[in-house]
Amino acid sequence: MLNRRQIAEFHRNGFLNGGPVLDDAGIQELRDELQRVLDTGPEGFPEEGPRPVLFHNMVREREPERCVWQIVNIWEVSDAYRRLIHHPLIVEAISQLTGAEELLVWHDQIQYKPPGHGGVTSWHQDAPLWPIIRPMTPVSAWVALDDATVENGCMWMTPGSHRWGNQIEFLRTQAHLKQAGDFGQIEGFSPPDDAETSVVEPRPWPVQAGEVSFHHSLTWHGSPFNHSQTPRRAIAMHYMTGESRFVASGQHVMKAFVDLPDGGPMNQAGEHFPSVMRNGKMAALAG
Ligand SMILES: O=C(O)CCC(=O)C(=O)O
Repeated sequence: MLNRRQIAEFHRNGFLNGGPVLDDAGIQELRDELQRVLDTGPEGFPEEGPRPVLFHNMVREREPERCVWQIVNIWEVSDAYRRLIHHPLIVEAISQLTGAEELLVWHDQIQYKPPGHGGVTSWHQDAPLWPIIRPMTPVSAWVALDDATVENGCMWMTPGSHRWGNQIEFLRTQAHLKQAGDFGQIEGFSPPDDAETSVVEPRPWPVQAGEVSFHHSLTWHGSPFNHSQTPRRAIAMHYMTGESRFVASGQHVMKAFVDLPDGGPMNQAGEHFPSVMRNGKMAALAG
C-alpha cells in the first residue's frame, strides 16, 4: 500500500518508484519465461491459440543494427506474467494512484534491450499513442527484471510533464536524442504558464530488479541505447479505469480485439482486457 507522501509525489511528478514487488525467485521465473518466449520466437506460436499480440524488434526499420524486443500481451502465453498483471501490491497501488475502484488491463509490453546493441525508445507520452481509448488517464506499472541503470538504458522521466497536455508532436522533434549522454537535452518547449512545474528537467530513472515504477500516461518518458554488457529486461503493464471508453476512429494494435461500438465501455471489450479490480476488490485471475 502506498502512503500519502508517495501518492503526493506521484501527482506532483507524474511518476513514482513503488519499491520491491518481486523476490529473487520471482524475478528469475519471469526472466526464464521471457527467455522461453524469445526462444519460441515470433513465428513459433500457432496461428490459432494463445500468442502474443505483437512480437518484434521495434527499432529494426529505423536502426537495423540495434534491437528492442517488444512483446505485447506476454500475459496471454505465460502463467507467470498472467499472475504479475494481478499482483495485489501493483493493482492496489494503481487503484490508489487513479482513485478508481474498477481497473482493467489495457495491455502489457516487454521492452528488452539486449547488451551492446539495445536500441532507443524515443521520448513520448503514452496516452496520445493510444487513440482508441479515452479519457487519457491510465497509469502504468513498469517492473524491472534487471537493474535498470543509466548505462544499460533505464527510462528517463520529465517531472510535472503529465500536467502539460498532449505534446506528442513536440516530443517527436526530439527523436535525435538517443544516447545516455544527451538524452536529457530536450530543447524548445516552455511549460504552460499555469503549470505547477514550470521547468523542463528530464532525469534518469534507475529502477532495481524486482521494483515497480509507476507513470501517468501523459508523463514524458523514454530510454536511450544500451551500450553496456548487461541486458535491460522490463515489463510495462498498462492499466485503465472502469471509465475508459472505446474510440472507434483511432488505430492501435489492440483494436482488433475490441468488440464494441464507438463509445462503448472498455470493461465490456472482451477477454483480451481482463479485469483486475471490481468494486475495490481484487478480481479473479484472468484465463
Ligand atoms: O521500457 C522502456 O524503456 C519504455 C517503456 C515505456 O515507454 C512505457 O512503459 O510506457
